[in-house]
Amino acid sequence: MTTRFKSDALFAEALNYIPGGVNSPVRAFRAVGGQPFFVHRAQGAHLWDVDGHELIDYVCTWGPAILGHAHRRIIEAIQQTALKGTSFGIPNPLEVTMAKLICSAAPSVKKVRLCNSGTEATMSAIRLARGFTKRDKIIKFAGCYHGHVDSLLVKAGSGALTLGYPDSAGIPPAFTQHTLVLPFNDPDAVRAAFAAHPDQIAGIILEPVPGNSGLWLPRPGYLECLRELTSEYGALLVFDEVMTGFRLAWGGAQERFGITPDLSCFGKIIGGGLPVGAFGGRADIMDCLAPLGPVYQAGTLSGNPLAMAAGITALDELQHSNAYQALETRGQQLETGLVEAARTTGTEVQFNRCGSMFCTYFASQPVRNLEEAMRSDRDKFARFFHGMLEHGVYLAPSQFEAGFLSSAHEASDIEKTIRAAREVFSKI
Ligand code: HOZ
Repeated sequence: MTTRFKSDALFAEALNYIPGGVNSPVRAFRAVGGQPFFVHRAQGAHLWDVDGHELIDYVCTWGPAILGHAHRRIIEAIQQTALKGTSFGIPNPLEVTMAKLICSAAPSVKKVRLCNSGTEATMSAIRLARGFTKRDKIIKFAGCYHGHVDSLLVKAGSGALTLGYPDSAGIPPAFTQHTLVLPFNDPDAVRAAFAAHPDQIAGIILEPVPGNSGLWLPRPGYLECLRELTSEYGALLVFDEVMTGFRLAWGGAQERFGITPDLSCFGKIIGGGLPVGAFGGRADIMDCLAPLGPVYQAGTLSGNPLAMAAGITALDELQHSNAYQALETRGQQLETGLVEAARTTGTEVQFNRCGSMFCTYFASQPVRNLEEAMRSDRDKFARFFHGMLEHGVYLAPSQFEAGFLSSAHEASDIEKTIRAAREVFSKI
């Protein structure tokens, strides 16, 4: 049993000053038991905790570290940019470069507004969808998570679901009365919602590949159906690509699945590991934002030069390397190995994967929505998580989170992970 004296001491101290000892709930390991470790440093696909243990990292800071940690070019870009100042509160040229990059990667995005987090992006996109359509209702899907936005913290995934609070306290019912929650991958539910409220739905927001209750893939034709229904009823299709953007393809899930949303939200990768968010889409919709239009949105640190420099460098590296091919190859290698390890040990596993995002459910039936995810064996997942950690493999500490690969993961990392999984599967 690995001991983590320094981590344990830090956590005990943190508990005195930070609620739950963490600054984001899922980090507290409540879903899997035990205590979090504290990170000393990270490089490539590996983390070192403060007690000196090395771990293969499949969380990748929940997505941003797609090129691995402490990427040399990104660090240099941050250093060089910081020498010129860290925040101006007035336009800087890097914002224009970043905006052009996002628009060129996702052709559905004609104009984009930069902000500071994925939560800000989805919150602002929803406000904009409502302001543009002059309608109030929003459809979201059970188990999808769009940050901690009041009106979207209904049947939410990620930490909210992990801790059993999918509907947060502190949100007046009036704030969510216009949120319609439907099951994912069920076109009839969406048809029925539009039939019941034909002129009232501003839009649908979704993670096109939901990655906050584990990972589900959209059924063939489902995203197309959402596109058709929103167009038919004059509502907007809003893709939350905070996790999938620049990950599932250069152009995100919308490129991978060939769908053109009206608005898209980004974050994570476009900050190269620094805090960032963005939302963009059709020019006629985006021009409703202040100062051009009546929908207000603002931010002192929006377009922050350090985040822009880090993000631009990350995107440049992604665009001009074979990163996506490498990610696909590693994802396939991991899938093949884990599925085989499960088969040979007689472990019932559903391994869901889309490119470099994945999730292992301990379930006998396919998992394509929240209801099916809830049927998986979460106690077994917790034992799997800790078993893997003992073998030096760090997976997301909750069944209701996706795993992430980086282009820095090497074949040897995947092989070690599969060997560990075989051993852990045989014991849990
Ligand atoms: N909600 C994030 C993952 N889906 C977790 C953020 C964090 O704890 O850093």
